[in-house]
Formats: sequence, C-alpha cells, structure tokens
Amino acid sequence: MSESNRRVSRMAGCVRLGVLSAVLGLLTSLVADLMREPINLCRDGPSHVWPTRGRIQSLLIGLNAFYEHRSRWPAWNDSLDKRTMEFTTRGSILATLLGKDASTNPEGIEFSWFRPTRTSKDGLWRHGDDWVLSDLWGNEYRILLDLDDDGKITNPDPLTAKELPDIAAAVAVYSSGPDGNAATWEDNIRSWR
Ligand SMILES: [Ca+2]
Ligand SMILES: [Ca+2]
Repeated sequence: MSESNRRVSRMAGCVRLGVLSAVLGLLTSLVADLMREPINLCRDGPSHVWPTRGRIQSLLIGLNAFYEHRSRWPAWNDSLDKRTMEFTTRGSILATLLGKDASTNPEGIEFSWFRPTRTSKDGLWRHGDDWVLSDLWGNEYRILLDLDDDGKITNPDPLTAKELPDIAAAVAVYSSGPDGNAATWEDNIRSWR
C-alpha cells in the first residue's frame, strides 16, 4: 500500500471512530429527548416523528464528523444574521457529506448515508446534477451551522425565541413537517427540542 493510500486509510479510520463517538452521543441525546417529550411523541404519532428524527440525527452525525475531520463546515455562506449559516439538503453540501464532490471531499469519505428513493420523498435522489435529500413529505431538510464559531445558533423559531434565543449547538437541523412550510413551527420537527 502506498504512503498516500495509508494516509487516506488512517484518516478514514479516524473518521469512523469520530462517527462512532458521535453516534453514541447522539443516541444518548435522542433517548433523553424521548424521555423528556413522551407526550409530544404520542400526540404527533411515532409514524412520522421517528423516521424524521432518524434522518435528522444522520445529518447531525455527518456534519459533526466532517467538521471534526476538516476543521470547517462542508459549505460556506454568510446568510441570515452573520452568526448562522443556513442550507438545505440539496447540492454541494449534501454531495460533500456523501463523498461525491471531489472538490470539497477529495478522499471520497462517506460522512452520511441515506437510502435512495424513487418518489422524491423520504430519501436520497438526483435532480439533474444535484443530490437531494427529502423528508417524508418531499421537502428538503434545513441545516443551520454556527458561522461565528461561538457554539451557538440563533433560534429560528419565533414561537420559542424569547425563552430560547440561542440553540446551544454548532449544528442544528429541522424538517418543515407535514405542512411543508418551514415558517409554521407547530409541526416542524427539529433537532434541538
Ligand atoms: Ca454562532
Ligand atoms: Ca411547518
């Protein structure tokens, strides 16, 4: 095995360890969420909450693993309030996580995996040259990234922004929920509560 191949192999091993660590941490967090919000789960019904939370956790794991590996996010912009970047699960950021964009992920490391779909709902599909990850209702997930590196993300939910102005996380993800509208927060499914 050449030196460069050994280096890529070592990096992939480190990424796998990082992903395993992130999975354990997020599973602990998920169990804590479920213990804290059993009533909400019963109300919303596990049929769509559970799989959506699963995809959200996979995105969190992939994004955190990429950041640990590269010390930067897989995409960059100066959107929102200069403290938080927002993306959807389409195009370059998703291709980078999947290991399918050689310009941003030259080792081709698969930081996230999602099952393919033929219906453009609940899975991974191609739209022209773009990779797209859709939720159960056919809409892209929303990704929020900590732009100013203070470990906090501005809470985008106006219903809870007063009590929780900042989310204590470097990355947050949410689905627009059954109504497909990101601005209606009653049905949105989010990573932080
Ligand atoms: Ca921030
Ligand atoms: Ca909604």
